[in-house]
Amino acid sequence: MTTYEIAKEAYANYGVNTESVLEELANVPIAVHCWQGDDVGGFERPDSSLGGGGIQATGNYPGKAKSIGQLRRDLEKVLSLLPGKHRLNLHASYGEFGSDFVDRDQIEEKHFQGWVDWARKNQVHLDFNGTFFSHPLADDGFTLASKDEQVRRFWIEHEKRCRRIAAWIGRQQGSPCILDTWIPDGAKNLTVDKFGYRAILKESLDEVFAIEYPKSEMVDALETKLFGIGSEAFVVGSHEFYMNYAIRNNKMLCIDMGHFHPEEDISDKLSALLLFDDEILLHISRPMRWDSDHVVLFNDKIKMVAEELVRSGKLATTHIGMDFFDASINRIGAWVTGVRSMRKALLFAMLQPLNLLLRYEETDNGWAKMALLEMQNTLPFGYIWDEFCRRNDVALDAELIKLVGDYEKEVLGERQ
Ligand code: RNT
Ligand code: ZN
Repeated sequence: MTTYEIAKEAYANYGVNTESVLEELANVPIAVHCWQGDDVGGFERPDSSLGGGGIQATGNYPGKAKSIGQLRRDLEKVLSLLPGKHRLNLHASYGEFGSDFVDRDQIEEKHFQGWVDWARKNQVHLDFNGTFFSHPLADDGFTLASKDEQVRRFWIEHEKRCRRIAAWIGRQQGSPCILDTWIPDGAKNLTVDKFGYRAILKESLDEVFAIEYPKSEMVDALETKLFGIGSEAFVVGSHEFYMNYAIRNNKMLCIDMGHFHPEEDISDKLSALLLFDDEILLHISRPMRWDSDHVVLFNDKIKMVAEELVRSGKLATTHIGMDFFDASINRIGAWVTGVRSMRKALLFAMLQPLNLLLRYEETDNGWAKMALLEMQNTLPFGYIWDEFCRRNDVALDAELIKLVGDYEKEVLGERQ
């Protein structure tokens, strides 16, 4: 008997069919974010680096991608180590702008043609993000909610262009491109006119969304947040703001796991949101004490999110995107571990004996439910995961350290 056969039988005892789970899991797309490879720098100028705007990558581990060519090479390596289907989540600041500086209100479809071609070659679909940070016109902390009309117009133009580019991408790839909008707008210190700023943001969004695109081409997502570095006292695009905006305007919410109080249970929000929203975008992250964007690990929080998606039957209408960036360790390894952890969590959730658990719950057998949930933790899950990797022609966990290490020596080493 192989290890997989042993595990298959163990799960079958609880009515779980591992064969159909393995098949289903391979088809759940996870969007890999481009920004783990270069610490959210982007390639707008030869010396692009993150600054201002409430997000921060810390660490200085050697090997960071310094060009789009290097980033693509790294991504290809990462994709080769990830089992299952993936998308690539691109930020507007990662366009190919040539030797001229192209400001955010000037970006066009042609700057992303190379990515569309690359995506086709690598059999991934693209998602897109406006870049509202790391820019002089974001330095005072406000973009779409700015009281400075010139600043506001600049960012409205950026967002309009991002939507047009997303629709263009979606048309070419035959799969809707999800455009996530996260703006850093907010203030470090006590803010008096919160109502005013939020009214401005609403007005900006209304103007931007007045232009409609077919859902088959692009879908808008709005990313909520509680606080950020430099926006401790006030965030314009709060959870309540976007929740209301989204439901009234038929937009999708983006729930980032790092954008809540660390004690909040993100998984608990899903059933409440998904009852009223058809679709949702998730940014899978690991906030350690704050919105720190640590590499995602196969931990309880991630399992609970995945479990909720499976239990609610809403996995198919949920878009899963990764959002973490750690510059203190091998970036390829960080990517691989983070994305694989999410896939593991989905597998773990799909393997839960849902029918049995439900029966216990509905017959008021609370202890049996608890005991079964507890037992799940010690079933031979690792053997099923290994089998999933094998069937998808991807390295097992045990081989990763060597493979990532070799790439570090051969490719990343040259970059110093
Ligand atoms: C920032 C948001 C946002 C970014 C990316 C790079 O707090 O989480 O999603 O991480 O746009
Ligand atoms: Zn995010």
